[in-house]
Amino acid sequence: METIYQAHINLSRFLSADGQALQALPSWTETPETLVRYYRNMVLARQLDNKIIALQRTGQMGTYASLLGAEAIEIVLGDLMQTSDVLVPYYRNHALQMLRGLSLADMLSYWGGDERGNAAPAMGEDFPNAVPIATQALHATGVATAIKIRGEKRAVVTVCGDGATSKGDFLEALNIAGVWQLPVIFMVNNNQWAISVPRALQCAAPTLAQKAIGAGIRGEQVDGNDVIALHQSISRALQHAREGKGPTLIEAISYRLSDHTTADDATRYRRHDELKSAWEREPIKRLQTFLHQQGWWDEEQESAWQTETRQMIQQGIDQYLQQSDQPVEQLIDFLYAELPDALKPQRERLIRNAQPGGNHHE
Ligand SMILES: Cc1ncc(C[n+]2csc(CCOP(=O)(O)OP(=O)(O)O)c2C)c(N)n1
Ligand SMILES: [Mg+2]
Repeated sequence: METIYQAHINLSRFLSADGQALQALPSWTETPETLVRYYRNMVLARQLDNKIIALQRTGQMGTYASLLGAEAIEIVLGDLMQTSDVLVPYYRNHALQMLRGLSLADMLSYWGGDERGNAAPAMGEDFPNAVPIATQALHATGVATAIKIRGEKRAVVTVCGDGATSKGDFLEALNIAGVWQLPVIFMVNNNQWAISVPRALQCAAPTLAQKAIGAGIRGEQVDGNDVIALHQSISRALQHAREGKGPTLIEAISYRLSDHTTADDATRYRRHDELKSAWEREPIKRLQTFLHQQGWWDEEQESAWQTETRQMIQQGIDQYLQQSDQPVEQLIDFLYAELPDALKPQRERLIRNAQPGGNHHE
């Protein structure tokens, strides 16, 4: 018998959980600019997340999917992607979407149940949030195919969770990306849970990155709490895509520090000690420790930035709360260029019922 194929998967990590360098660091980390920007944006993302949950708990926001624990993945992707690249996101990418130009008010508006926030002009050619699991992976390969046919130097980035990698859509997308060598990056936010299903029950393979091997594409694991490791992997993958060197699957190891959404209660299925140990590996504290040691960030800067972000967030919230409601008939109008006859009476009824004193039991 002969071995005709052997493969391995690398895990990339530069900073330990307590912010110590584990190996020689890349030269871009010798000056503070990029790392401090990553830190500031992660703090902003976390504050925003807290605030949105508070809005939801006080009835001013719809069901919301927290990004707690995924800040590093979001921020580094958002920083390294160029405007001309295309983002095909899922429902846990709002910090990333904001770095790509989506306003805070529009983002809040989407989570408040107003679809106009998911079709904001500032999103350019980026896609709206995918809520159906893994469908976005195929959309991303479609966009990447168009880019390849046109011979453009652009990358497509799509993000999904660990659970999504079990879906046929995801595997089909990987496969065609390999066959056609598409300029696409599959970023898997492996946060260890798909609602109440733990990673161990999701897939028998020891890594999700190795799904790339079956598709003949590059695949790797990266510590999703380590901005330096993420920066290295993502910039390499983006460069590959833009230069026509094909797709990459990146499995970023993170942890969902929140409930699945505000409609979930993870204490019913998740052990407290697991959550506690995940907090010891989280991305913000790790970078903060490193920045302190370098003398690039101190208490004074921290409190000034906390105040500034609070003000920025409050401004966005005020704008969101002042926005007029979406006319109810848009539920229907948004979907049809020409309204089918059967829906016309329903549309009229919707408008009537939405008026003050409308008959809501009609
Ligand atoms: C096609 C489809 N099936 C089921 C659901 C319900 N659902 C919403 S989120 C989710 C879990 C997804 O987990 P994962 O892919 O790990 O992403 P995470 O939410 O953890 O970031 C499921 C099953 C859905 N939205 N779409
Ligand atoms: Mg998950």
